[in-house]
Amino acid sequence: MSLTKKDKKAVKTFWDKAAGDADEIGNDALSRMLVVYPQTKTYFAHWPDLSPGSAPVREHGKRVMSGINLAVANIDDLKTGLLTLSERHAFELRVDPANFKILSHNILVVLANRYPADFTPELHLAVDKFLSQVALALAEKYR
Ligand code: HNI
Repeated sequence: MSLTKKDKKAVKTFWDKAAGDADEIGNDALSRMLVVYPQTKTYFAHWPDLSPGSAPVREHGKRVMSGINLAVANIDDLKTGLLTLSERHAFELRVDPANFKILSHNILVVLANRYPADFTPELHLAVDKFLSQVALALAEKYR
């Protein structure tokens, strides 16, 4: 489902507020993904510690959120904005794109828990749509 003008505005306004907590959000979302969907651990088997809040999880959480930042900045054309990241995941990292939906879901859960007052049904829908589009854009280079 594509993002309406209203959705985009809601995501951007919310992100202005949440971006300052990006490191924590990234850590929480990634920690959660690794615990709840342990099959995702295979991609990070080279890390010394995959437990929630470990140094590599925190470090990578920051990187993932920098990707979300990039996505918000390119919300009008996610496929172009995330092209390089899509290529990297497809050709170098070889991440099964099904996992993008899993991480997106975990980011949504973390945000909804962290900002219950902001997460009206309207914002929830807008962020859900946005993250789905991010997952799609990341999968773009897999075809
Ligand atoms: Ni992902 C590296 C962003 C989903 C596995 N990932 C990155 C980097 C960014 C990034 C940014 C660093 C790029 C670089 O090194 O050039 N990843 C994102 C975003 C999402 C996502 C925005 C989805 C919301 N990545 C996933 C998923 C997996 C994943 C779902 C696997 C389950 N990513 C990786 C791996 C690396 C990576 C593996 C390299 C990490 C490393 O240790 O070098």
